[in-house]
Amino acid sequence: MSHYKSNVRDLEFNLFESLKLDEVLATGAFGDLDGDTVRSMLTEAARLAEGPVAASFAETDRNPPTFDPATGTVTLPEAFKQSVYAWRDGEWPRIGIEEELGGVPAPSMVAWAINEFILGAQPAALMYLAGPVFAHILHTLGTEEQKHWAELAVERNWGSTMVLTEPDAGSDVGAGRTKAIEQPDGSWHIEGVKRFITSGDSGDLFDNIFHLVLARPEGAGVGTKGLSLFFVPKFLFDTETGELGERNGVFVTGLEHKMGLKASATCDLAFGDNGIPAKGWLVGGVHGGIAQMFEVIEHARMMVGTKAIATLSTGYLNALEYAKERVQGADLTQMADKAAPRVTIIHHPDVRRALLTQKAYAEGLRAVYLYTAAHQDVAAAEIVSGAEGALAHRVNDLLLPIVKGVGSERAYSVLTESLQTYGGSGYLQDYPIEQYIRDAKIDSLYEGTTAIQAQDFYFRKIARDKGQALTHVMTKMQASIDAEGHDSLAPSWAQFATALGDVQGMVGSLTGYLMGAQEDPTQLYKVGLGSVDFLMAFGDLLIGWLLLDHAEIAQRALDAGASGLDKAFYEGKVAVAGFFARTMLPRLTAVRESIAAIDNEVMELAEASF
Ligand code: ST9
Ligand code: FAD
Repeated sequence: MSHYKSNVRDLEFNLFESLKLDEVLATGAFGDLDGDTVRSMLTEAARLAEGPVAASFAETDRNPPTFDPATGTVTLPEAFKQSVYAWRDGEWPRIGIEEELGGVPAPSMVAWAINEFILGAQPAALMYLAGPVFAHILHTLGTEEQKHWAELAVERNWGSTMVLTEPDAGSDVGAGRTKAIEQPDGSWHIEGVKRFITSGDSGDLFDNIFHLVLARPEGAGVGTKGLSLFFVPKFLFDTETGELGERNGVFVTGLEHKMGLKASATCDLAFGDNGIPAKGWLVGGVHGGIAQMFEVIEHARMMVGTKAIATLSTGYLNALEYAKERVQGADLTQMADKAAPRVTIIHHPDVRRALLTQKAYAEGLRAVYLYTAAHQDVAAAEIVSGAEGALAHRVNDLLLPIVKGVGSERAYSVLTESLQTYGGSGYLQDYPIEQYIRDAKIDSLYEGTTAIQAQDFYFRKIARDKGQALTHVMTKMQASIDAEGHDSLAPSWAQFATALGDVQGMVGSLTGYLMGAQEDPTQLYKVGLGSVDFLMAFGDLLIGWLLLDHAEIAQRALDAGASGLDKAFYEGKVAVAGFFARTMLPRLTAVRESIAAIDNEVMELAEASF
């Protein structure tokens, strides 16, 4: 039986009933793709993910990729490769890629909904299959010649990597020391050591791999702005036909032994270290490496958040199934009667609390990533939130740290509720949850830790944006409060209104500290001390809003006479929104108070006193 449980019904609800996908498709911006086709795509991709893609999940954890130092090659487990081939042969990595590259145009929200399946079933498989997306980015940024290489890469199914991190340059990418030396023929030689590179080598999965590498040209300035982006292939190739030539001088020198996500080979990479130069080409022929790399990072951050959320969703659905089967104890109202009939654990109030917590975050965070994806296409954003042109882009930028930062943190912590639902059995490898937890921990670390997401959210996406995207989203929230909703949901909207006021209060406090820093720079520490709490609080606000909005849709469907499975589904939507508003949103008042009371005493404490 598959470990992976998809939730096609909830995805359809988000796409069609909440995000008006039919209207988005009717704009014609995505060719002749229609709603029925999307529905069958979702069903087919979910079936594939639950079957052959998920099949190797536990096996690859127990028997992960290996590394041969003599040849510098990585070998991937056979079963894992079958999972990758199953998804690739179904052509799913081409969804959302431009047609010129052999892709299938689709709204970003559809592409990410489909990605959710593989990210829940066997997440490392999608990481190896990043080639088409990275080629798409190269096609956008590259010179005419590089555009052709991007086409060759897709045609020939090449793998790809993103290469930023070095031993002394993790969060601080600008500390990177890898050098680029220009050659008379216009190419570059890259020299240096990179660390923690996902899919740095992938055995015989691909004929070739193209690495997108940040390096510092000789004489360039310090920090991120002195970095340039280079295209560095594993094998040199005929630039017209793509036929492979000599081995290029980029080699794996080691493989990390990790807590989880073991199917994903995390590699040390050396450039130009063994007598063979590592030849690279400057992407786009221009020096603007960090901005170019952020085109890749934005996709990767979206991927990481969606991965975490997909894992929480399957964790919840597994726990739910167990809770309906496991018999233990009597109903609480019969606790005094030692002969009372035993019940399944879903009868116990605390198990119900845990299950609704999981449901709220799994479905709420799904709503968050899809709402964000809806702002990645101007045509969709206009219909979904009225954000036009550049504003759509800004809203996407604003919400990316929520998808990545809040998605990863909440998924990891709430997955412990999934494990807890199993009791001691959850601790065993007989069930998938312990692996989910180990595999999901990485999501709050790579692609920028939570602290980095929180600073990005406040400094760049709010303060530097002068609050424009934030105001747009908060105006939509206020409009929902003001709209005439269903009577039964009024108390929840009142709780949401308080929470919105609380988060506005937090913005006020943080902005006060930021302004105060003009006089006293140490006031900036206060922003640093409060930023992760603020990020998480905004995440809860967004989840609360989308869950309540969904509850209104569900209530209308119930009023219109929904029956059978639909009735149960919609009643669940209404219940979970009320639960979240009652149990989670009031906590934001305490966060507001603590952010308002931040004190720099913490920064003055001597290291010896910690
Ligand atoms: C990693 C990979 O961890 C892990 C997984 C890999 C998996 C690979 C496969 C992925 C597959 C994905 C595809 C899925 C397929 C589905 C597709 C379907 C459609 N936004 O603030 P400043 C830029 S990799 C945009 O001064 P510092 C901007 O150009 C390692 N741009 O920063 C800016 O200039 P300006 C990941 C941004 O103090 C310039 O940077 N490592 C943003 O110099 C400088 O900005 C990390 O993520 C942004 N949010 O440097 C590092 N922010 O201001 C984390 C900055 O003029 N560290 N720029 O516009 C950071 O992010 C740091 O904050 C820092 C600081 C490095 C940016
Ligand atoms: P550090 O930067 O040393 O951070 C340590 C701690 O200090 C963290 O808690 C962090 O939040 C905090 N901290 C650091 N700076 C600040 C600050 N300014 N303000 C507040 N707190 C701060 N990189 C790639 O380039 N390509 C890849 O494909 C890739 N894949 C990876 C796969 C795995 C499995 C792993 C573990 C890492 C991968 N990475 C990759 C690297 C990853 O992006 C970095 O690990 C990450 O950016 C954090 O850097 P670091 O590990 O050096 O931690």
